[in-house]
Amino acid sequence: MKNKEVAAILYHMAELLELKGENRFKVIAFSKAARALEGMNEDVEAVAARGALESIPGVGKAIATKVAEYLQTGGIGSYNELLSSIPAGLTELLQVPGLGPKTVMLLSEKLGVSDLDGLEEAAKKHQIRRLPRMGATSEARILRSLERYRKRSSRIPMGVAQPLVEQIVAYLDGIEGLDHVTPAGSFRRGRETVGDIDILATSTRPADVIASFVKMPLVDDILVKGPTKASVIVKETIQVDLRIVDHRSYGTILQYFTGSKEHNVKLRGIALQKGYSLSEYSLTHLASGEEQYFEREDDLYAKLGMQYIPPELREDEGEIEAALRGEIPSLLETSDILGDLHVHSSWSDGRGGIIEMAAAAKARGYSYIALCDHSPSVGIAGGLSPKRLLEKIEAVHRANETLDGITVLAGTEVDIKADGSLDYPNSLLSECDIVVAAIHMAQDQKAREINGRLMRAIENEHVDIIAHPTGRIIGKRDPYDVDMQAVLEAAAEAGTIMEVNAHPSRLDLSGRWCRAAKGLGVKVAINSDAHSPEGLDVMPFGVLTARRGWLEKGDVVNTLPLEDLMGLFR
Ligand code: DGT
Ligand code: CA
Ligand code: CA
Repeated sequence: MKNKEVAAILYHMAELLELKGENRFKVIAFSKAARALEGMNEDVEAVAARGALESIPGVGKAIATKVAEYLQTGGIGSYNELLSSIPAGLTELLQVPGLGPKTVMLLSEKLGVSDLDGLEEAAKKHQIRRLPRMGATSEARILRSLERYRKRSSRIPMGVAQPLVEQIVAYLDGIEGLDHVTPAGSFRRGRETVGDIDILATSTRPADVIASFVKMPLVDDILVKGPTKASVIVKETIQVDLRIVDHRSYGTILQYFTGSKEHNVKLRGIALQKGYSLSEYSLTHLASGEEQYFEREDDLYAKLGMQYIPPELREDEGEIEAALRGEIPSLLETSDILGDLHVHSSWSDGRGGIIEMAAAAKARGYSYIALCDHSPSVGIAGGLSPKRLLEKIEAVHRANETLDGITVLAGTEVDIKADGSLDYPNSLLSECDIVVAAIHMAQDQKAREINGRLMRAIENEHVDIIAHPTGRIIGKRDPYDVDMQAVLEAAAEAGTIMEVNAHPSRLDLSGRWCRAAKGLGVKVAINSDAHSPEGLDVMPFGVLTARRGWLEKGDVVNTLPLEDLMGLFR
């Protein structure tokens, strides 16, 4: 469905028009149309096919023509003109979180700021604080925001890296003379973003493998091409390093290139204490000079007197000490997950009816799925009125009578409103099988307000789960200003479950907060927040995040059979 894609362009056009100082009504028209498209359930292409684009609220003739043009040609002429009429530096400034068209215009007109460097200079020279409606605080905020923007624009989200790695590994697997092939580096450790992609392979014919690798259709540019290694650029900006290594030291090399650097440094220290020098290729006994190679990583760890350490833990955050003591947790596996407790259906902004979502869940081996559609405050997402919610609960009950091997839970993702109250009365929440609560509006409140809202929801006896608790969108939106430690303590006290939202742009809670939750005895639910049947497939990203947070099966509620799970809910 292209609705979101088209909406994003219309939003961008609105921003660009505003930046150019265009008529206010024109700007509003574009953002209104964008919002309507974004919140629409029907596929925009289907609407266009029936010639009904102008029936979309806010879409007049002019915008309808542009949308049709986009759907037919994949581009919009007037959008391209608009883009080329504005210096690229200015449009990039708009990408910096917190900088809207008004601010960018002000900076450009009063200070001559025309790109990121100019912005940095103006902030550092304290010129921004002297502008109208600005001050030292906004100046500092802009500078921080700019630094974050620069940092994040260079890292690749796991959700982007994963399908690429899959594609590259499948391609390499097809090359003759290649044995093992494994991603290493931060990708193998399951980090939420990766700087580049590292791949290791073993082969008796390295030169042939390298030659095929650099010819991969995905490759845009070749940076290095040697006899056993190569670095290429794919998707214009993403670096992929391939190393062909020797079979007999595969384990040692894989360990080294999996990292992290901090983990490796600590491990080398341990090796030294035990009388060995550990290199990229081998372990050398210092006294005898005897060199040992390891085909398997676990043999290397065992030789150093420790348990095998799963890659997700290798961040030098206590895992080496735990492995020496024999206390590495037995981490959660994707196959432990028995159901998904937060998905949307076509009752609100999802694409997929009750039966369809249930079938998709069953096909993925689940035994239950909770349909948690939005509440009225989230109007953009088709939130259900109380009456509609009751109808949906009825429909779910009816569906369960016909379904076999899967149970649908009638739930809600109730909005935690700006004042901390919930968007449905308790009497209605008590009709639901499961209540997931989340913040959607007024996300930039101060910590005092946000904490208060979350705590009030946590303490409500009808609320089972808090969804995407920090609200961050990786690379786009910072977490709420929130004291998460305090929130987790409240959740522990109340027995409220915290979500790990498995969508790769959220991963919220993060691994770090998963570990803190576990430390406090807070249970976690890993949910896809799917808005379509295929949306269920993000679950492994959530599991990866939970593993990075040291979570075991017992820490995660949707590993429980349904009866035990229902016992947890209030
Ligand atoms: P990234 O790509 O920034 O997300 O992070 P990594 O961990 O993938 O780092 P990368 O690609 O620079 O290097 C891959 C692995 O190679 C890294 O995790 C550990 C190892 N490595 C790289 N440089 C060093 C180093 O200077 N010392 C040690 N001990 N290991 C290193
Ligand atoms: Ca890397
Ligand atoms: Ca690398």
